[in-house]
Amino acid sequence: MTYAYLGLGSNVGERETQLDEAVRILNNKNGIEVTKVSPIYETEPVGYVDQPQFLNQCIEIHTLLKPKDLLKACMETEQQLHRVRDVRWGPRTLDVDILLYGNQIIEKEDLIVPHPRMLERSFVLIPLNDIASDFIEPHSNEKIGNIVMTDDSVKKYKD
Ligand code: PH2
Ligand code: MG
Ligand code: MG
Repeated sequence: MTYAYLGLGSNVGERETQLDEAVRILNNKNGIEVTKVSPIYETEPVGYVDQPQFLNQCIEIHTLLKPKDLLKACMETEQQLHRVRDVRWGPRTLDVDILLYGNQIIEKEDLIVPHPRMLERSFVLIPLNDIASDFIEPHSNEKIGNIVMTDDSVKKYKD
């Protein structure tokens, strides 16, 4: 049994409904129990900026799944919400990223954990800090609470 943290994002369609639906689908999977959900934030797009604003949220899960099976569960959830992959970092109905898997460092071709860009991304760290401020990020060996930044482009949308 491992604690893991997932980052959810949506900027196409019924964004809030899709995040809620993602939490429900993940919680219904064998070997996944959702144990905490962060508030939802409305955030400016990062990377590819010419796209609608995102809603972002982080969740804590307790899981029996190995990292690869958890990745599969995340991708199935994206598919169920009709995600179409075209532009990298482009608009999506649902993105589910594995941020942290216990204190493990995983560097496989198709799965890198901790998420390689999470430490630069306030739309990840701000909601993650709401539910995991004491969790230690294994590369920096710092608590999330010590690496989170403030950012006015990440606005509380729903508690
Ligand atoms: N996801 C991306 C690229 N840019 N920007 C925001 N604000 N939120 C996201 O979830 C996001 C992004 C790629 O996954
Ligand atoms: Mg992502
Ligand atoms: Mg993703």
